[in-house]
Amino acid sequence: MKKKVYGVTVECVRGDIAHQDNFSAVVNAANAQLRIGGGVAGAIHRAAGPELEEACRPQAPIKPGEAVITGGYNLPNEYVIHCLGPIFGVDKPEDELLENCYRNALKLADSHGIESIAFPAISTGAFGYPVEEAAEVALRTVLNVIQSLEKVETIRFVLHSDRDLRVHEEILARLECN
Ligand code: AR6
Repeated sequence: MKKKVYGVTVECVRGDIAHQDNFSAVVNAANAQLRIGGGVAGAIHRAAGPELEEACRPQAPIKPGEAVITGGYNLPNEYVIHCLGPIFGVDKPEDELLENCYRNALKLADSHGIESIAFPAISTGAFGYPVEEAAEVALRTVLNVIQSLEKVETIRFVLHSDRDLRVHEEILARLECN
């Protein structure tokens, strides 16, 4: 589904974050060391190739809520924005830290002239954040930040399962921007 907010398209699709053709940037659900990992970080690093880890090294470690940018190497995307989400029940307050991920990623994208950016559901895998709660934070933050963006035109959420897609679609349909 798609929604247009202040001229920016926000959409939810089911798919693989490492296969987002025609998007300038994809977001990595990274680990603090910005190394290859499981889930999204594994898929992105495998598709990008070893140069991505090389590019990440000088920027590591990062803290929960932070975002840093590198090239995309063998990915179909010019850039990767790496965010460290909170570990649910450990890094607190987790809603603020998760909000910071989306806010910082979008600001970084905008300052690099990025027009299209695709996010995974940060923290909802290995980091254990319940998807309903995480989706609410993610979508609310995106809608709140949109008005301040000058370059970003399309924001996509790429969900790995039908259930996660449904959860995001329901929340996106319900949320108003303010
Ligand atoms: N494309 C889109 N979504 C995916 C993909 C994919 N290829 N693979 C998994 N997901 P996770 P986190 C979904 O664990 O919770 C890593 O090992 C997945 O189903 O990738 O932020 C890092 O090294 C889930 O809904 O990220 C870190 O140590 C969501 O993406 C740690 O895990 C996020 O799952 C980060 O944990």
